[in-house]
Amino acid sequence: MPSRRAFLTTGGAAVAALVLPTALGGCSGNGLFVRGGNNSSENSAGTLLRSEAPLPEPFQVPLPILPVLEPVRGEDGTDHYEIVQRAERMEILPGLSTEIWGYNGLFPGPTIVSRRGRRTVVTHRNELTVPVVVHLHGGRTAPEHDGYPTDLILPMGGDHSAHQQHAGASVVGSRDYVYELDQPAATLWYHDHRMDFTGPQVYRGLAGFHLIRDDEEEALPLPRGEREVPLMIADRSFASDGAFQYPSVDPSLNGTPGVTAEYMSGVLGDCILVNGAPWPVLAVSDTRYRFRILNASNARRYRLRLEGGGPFVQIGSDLGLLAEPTAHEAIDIAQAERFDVIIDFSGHDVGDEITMVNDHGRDGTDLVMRFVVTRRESDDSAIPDQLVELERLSEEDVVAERQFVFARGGAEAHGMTLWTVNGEPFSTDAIAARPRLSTVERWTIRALNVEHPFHIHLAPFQVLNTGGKDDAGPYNQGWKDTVNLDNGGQAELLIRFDGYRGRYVLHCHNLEHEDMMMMANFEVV
Ligand SMILES: [Cu+2]
Repeated sequence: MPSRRAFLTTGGAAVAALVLPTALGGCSGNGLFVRGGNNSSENSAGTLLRSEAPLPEPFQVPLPILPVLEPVRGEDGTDHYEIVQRAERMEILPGLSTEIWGYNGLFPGPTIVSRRGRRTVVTHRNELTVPVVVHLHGGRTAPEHDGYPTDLILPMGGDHSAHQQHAGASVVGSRDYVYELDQPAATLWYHDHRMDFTGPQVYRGLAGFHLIRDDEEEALPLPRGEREVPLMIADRSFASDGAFQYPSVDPSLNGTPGVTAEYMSGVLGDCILVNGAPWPVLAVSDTRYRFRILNASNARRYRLRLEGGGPFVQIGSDLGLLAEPTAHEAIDIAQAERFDVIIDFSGHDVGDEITMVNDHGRDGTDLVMRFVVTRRESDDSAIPDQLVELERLSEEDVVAERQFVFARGGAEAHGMTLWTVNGEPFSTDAIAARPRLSTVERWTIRALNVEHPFHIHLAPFQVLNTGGKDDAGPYNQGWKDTVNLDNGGQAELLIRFDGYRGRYVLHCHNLEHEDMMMMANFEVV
């Protein structure tokens, strides 16, 4: 009996051979592997969806500074927050109105700032027309609060019979998510994780930052205050009336899931938003700034570089500060990855412009945002040579090894071959791994057919090596929860299963792949 999804047409998914790269014949034939449009891959799995609306000239609008959410109350070591998920209208393109789905009606959502050692409780109320699920990406969270894809918050007052196929722990209207956050200072983010519909729901705006602070970080002389700026980069496409354009099979998001066949590899927009604004500008002083860069795009990967400035000095990875700062001329960032960086504008004169570009893009997607030095200020910040003590996992600690292949094949629906993990489409019932609590395992992840960023909930990892090389490469230092895999790529990870027993998911963070079954359960036992 199928345990999930109207999407699968048969009880036993039709078994297809794993589609190997050699079988693709260079993107020909069925149209499912058109990448980037006009044969331009832009180094990302996906198809470019061109906007119908005219896009603005870059660097015309100020970078939105994201509001920090105030707790409604704080008591007994717990801070309580309330968020209402609702539709709202925003002027993203000049003169046009875009309906977004936002946390408190905002895109991006408000930033939550938590303190290590204090519990954070967030009450989410769903005033949208569809079920939602909230996942705190990077959080060391108990399984019942992790946002398992079928643990839905159903909309109030709707007919929920269509959603009863999912036997998750669903509630109507609202629920609390409890985050203990016993983990180091880091840049986390929260976003929708609804079964089958994560791609369109994040695309409509359900994403926000959640920062964790601790004493160790606070003791460092890093830039702070208005010189500490989260940057959420996301590509979007716009219809002629300004609406977000996304190729859902059923745009109500209450029926058949998935995207039309042409976009099965991923949806790439042609307008680059930072904090919800197209190619914005930030006025800066001639000082150091700390930017927490998140790639919140569904399918797009970026190679960020600073034209007229640089380098990026990386101080943190997905899950916290590095042992020591590392300078990069460019940063490769896959979906869901975070890079915590310092950019030093002190060598610049007033009037200088520094442009963040994307070397993987073209025709507009090669631009991201601009910094303009508008004033001189004093600066007492510094980048210490040593940041934090970083525990390094050792291969001697490994108690088990596993291999996961992320590829296309193993199941079909509507005549399309789905994305799978080890040849299996996602099922709520199947457990792909049962690691023991407080142990370390070595996992080898392989990506076939196209690029796949691997993400695992709960369990932080360190990258041993990628691409058959001896080391992790320049972008995989420190603790991570997501790793960028090229087409044909491979990574060896040391993963620690710490914190909680229970069932969690691992998946590809190309959201179209995730929605089309590229996800698996693991259970910490
Ligand atoms: Cu993928």
